[in-house]
Amino acid sequence: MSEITIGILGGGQLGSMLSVAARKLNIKTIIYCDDQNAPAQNFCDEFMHGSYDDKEKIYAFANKVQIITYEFENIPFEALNELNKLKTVLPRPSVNRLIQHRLAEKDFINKLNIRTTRYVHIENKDDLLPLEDFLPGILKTTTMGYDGKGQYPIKNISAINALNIDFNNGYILEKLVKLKKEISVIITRFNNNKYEVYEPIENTHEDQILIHSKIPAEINEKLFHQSKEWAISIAEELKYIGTLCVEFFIDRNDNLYVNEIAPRVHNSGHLTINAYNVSQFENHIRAVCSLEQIPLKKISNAEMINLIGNQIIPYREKPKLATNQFFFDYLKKDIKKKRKMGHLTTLK
Ligand code: AIR
Repeated sequence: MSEITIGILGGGQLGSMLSVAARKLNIKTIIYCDDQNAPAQNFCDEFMHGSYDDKEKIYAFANKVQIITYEFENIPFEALNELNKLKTVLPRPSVNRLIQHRLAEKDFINKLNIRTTRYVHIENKDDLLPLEDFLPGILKTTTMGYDGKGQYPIKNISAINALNIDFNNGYILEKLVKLKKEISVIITRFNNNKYEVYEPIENTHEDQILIHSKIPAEINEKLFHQSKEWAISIAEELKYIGTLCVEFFIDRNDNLYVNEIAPRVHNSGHLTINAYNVSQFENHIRAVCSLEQIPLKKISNAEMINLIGNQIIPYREKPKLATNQFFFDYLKKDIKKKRKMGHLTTLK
């Protein structure tokens, strides 16, 4: 084992895959999570269960590690900030705070002259009434949403009256684009102008949950380059360290829009484990631990399907898979509707 122990906040599948990547690099992992059933405890070297505002426990965690990262952007900013006083937290907490807030995030992207969907800040139901021009749209909480949680599609003005939500949270209304397809670009930034960027990945969603990703994305060359350039500009402007994902929409006229930024490794990048010489997870660990940067090489085209809810069951019975197929069980105890339980990558 090397001397490095990395602390990871959050214990879902992303924490598991970060732990597996760290082990390959001889780096020890300690996961801290507020869920005592966190599946990543099956993959890390040490697991600590506690709430993110339990100062005593969280300091004990910090004392055991050299560097801290996180696998879930919804870790409270206060916890990241407190920890950053003791040990370096990467990506920096301020980056996470910016990206966690949909309004601040979109303002930031637009300032870089990068296109996003049209959006407006909403504080109460009445704010929505004059906004017919933004419909059909989607109302999203400004903070704390993922996998479609905290998102409400609004087709027309009459749908507004039927909304039964708590406006104390703060929302933005985004106008829907006439969507042709969705892609994502994953980039790992090491330092000024030092980064590794993966080729754009084409993604399909159902009920706002990712179900399928593939490389190569079927997009034209202009979109291929523009999406990578925008991801690089965003990572550079943030002075980001680690792996980041930019999610894009492409409309029917082949215009590109940034949908959102995920300040972490990303579900669409699971196929990088098998399709590249260095996965998004290994690259994240390399970047935050200041290890060597290795030029990316694609090994194969690939596709990944998410196994959601009950879809995991037949795979848990260990069917014989082809040699180009790779199954990952996140080992989540409770199978729930719409919950990501595992994935299957097929090299093409
Ligand atoms: N995650 C983080 N942001 C989006 C997603 N999908 C991953 C993280 C987190 C886990 O999903 O790894 O810990 C939470 O999954 P669940 O099924 O417990 O809600």
